[in-house]
Amino acid sequence: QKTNSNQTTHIFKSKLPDIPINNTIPLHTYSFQNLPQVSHRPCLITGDGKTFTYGDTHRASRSFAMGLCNLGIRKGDVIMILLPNSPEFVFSFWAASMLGAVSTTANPSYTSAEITKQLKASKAKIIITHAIHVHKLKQEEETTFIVITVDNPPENCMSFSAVSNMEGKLPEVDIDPDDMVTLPFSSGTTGLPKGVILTHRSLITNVAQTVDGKNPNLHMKEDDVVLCVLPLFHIYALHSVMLCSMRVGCRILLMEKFEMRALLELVEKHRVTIVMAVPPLVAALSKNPMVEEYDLSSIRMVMSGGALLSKDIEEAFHSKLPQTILGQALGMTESGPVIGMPLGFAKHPMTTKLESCGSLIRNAEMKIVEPLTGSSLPYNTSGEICIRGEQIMKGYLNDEKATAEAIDEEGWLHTGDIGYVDNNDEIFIVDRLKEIIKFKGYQVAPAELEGLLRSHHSIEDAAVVSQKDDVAGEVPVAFVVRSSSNNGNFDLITEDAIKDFIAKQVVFYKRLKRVIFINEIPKSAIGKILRKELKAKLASYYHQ
Ligand code: 4UW
Repeated sequence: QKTNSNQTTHIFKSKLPDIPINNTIPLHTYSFQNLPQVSHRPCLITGDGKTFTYGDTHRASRSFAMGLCNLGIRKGDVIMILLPNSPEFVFSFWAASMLGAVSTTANPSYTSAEITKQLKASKAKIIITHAIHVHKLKQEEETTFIVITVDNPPENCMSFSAVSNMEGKLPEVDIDPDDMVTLPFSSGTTGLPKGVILTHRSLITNVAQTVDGKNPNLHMKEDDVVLCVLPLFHIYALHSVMLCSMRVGCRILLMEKFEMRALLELVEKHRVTIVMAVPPLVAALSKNPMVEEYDLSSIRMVMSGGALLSKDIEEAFHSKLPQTILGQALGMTESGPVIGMPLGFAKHPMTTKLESCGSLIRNAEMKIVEPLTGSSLPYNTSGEICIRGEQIMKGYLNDEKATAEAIDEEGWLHTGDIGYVDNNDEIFIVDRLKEIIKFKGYQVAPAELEGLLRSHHSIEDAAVVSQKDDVAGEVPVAFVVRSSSNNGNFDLITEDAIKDFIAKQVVFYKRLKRVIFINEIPKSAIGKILRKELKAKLASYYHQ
């Protein structure tokens, strides 16, 4: 605790001691540091049985880096990885890092409009994808890029293997620890998706905080087989599956898409030991009758995160797979991403409580603040979770205002999550201050859907809030004010027409579940949508 003249600041730390972290080297140097020892060991295994050792992975990444260099990619340039989980995803990420370049990752299911927004914002010069997505990539004035496909290239595109086979030499690049290495997009606490600058230093720090040291908070071992079914384009899998596994030297089992039977078969066949999951997958493992048909006894840890896991699923999981440790971790793209990790996963594990989202990681500080006054709160008192440390983002790309709103002058990142720390130093999430909606852990930014809704000539105003959902956790629901037509009557656009209008422009999980017509969107004096009021209205519909 720190006390100044008028108030006490309660700063929380990990129960584990801080560790030395060498975060001034490039990320690829750190991640491949054990290459001589693990070079012959499997690194990537695909669902259809291809294996790449650590040596193969390093070589393939270097070859692709040389190809990218031949195509003109230099330090600071951005490439877009628009791929499902695949070896080429991993090679592309490392190739960019080796050149001092940056990878921005995007969901291959995005619509053309969604991809274009990210392309323009990130100024990506190369896009790596599958041939079926090429029609969505629109060359415009502000964007000029080369397209590389991992399968047969359509006209005007290059193939991944041809680029990897280009002759060349890897240039010497001088990488500063504070150079950006990856640029995921997140809407953070408010507004539209923004590029999140994660540097070599931030990612090394966060991986080390998770898996390094004598008593790692997340104890991964060289002989672990880690299931990678969550998409690598999201920070959760990128960090906790790819970067953590590769730091330790374990095997990563890549699944391109989620399918329950295929997943169970792979777990049994490859004797998977660690499953990184989101709540719907934990629910499926706990409740799906198919689970009985397979031997899942190899799984020693299941991690859940990205969204809240309900207590009943946790309990069901414990009775179904009693030999497995289940824990929830708390992460956020902007925080590098891990904030809380259960000490039940540590090398010397500690007991943890149901519904906890882990304990604060090492080499970091956390405080809980009263959202209105900013005063810091003690144990067992809920407020906004703030985190500080070398792992957090450098800021949002080209958005100083949003950066200043997210990270205060003292370096605290304000997460927009409301929670408290209990006497056992465990973090509990109780509410969300921010706008974001989490559909199975995927981000849905209300501001993005509101912008699209307002662009429709029959819609005067709109607000989007979350509605609880048994399957997805949360789904977006829109409140819409219809435009009045010339004769003073309201335009009679229907709920279905609005849903269709949105569905055509967004990826599946951003589709509106419901549209509720309303006369006016409630707003504060400065024009901010009063989302709490709308949520209360939504709740009242269910109690009628
Ligand atoms: N409980 C309740 C949770 C939880 C949660 C996240 O899309 P983003 O920006 O980022 C993520 C990252 C998750 C993550 C990263 C690394 C990792 O090891 C891990 O372990 C499980 C998870 O989701 O969304 C951030 C927001 O998502 C909510 C919360 O509101 C957070 O600010 N969220 N995890 N366990 N809510």
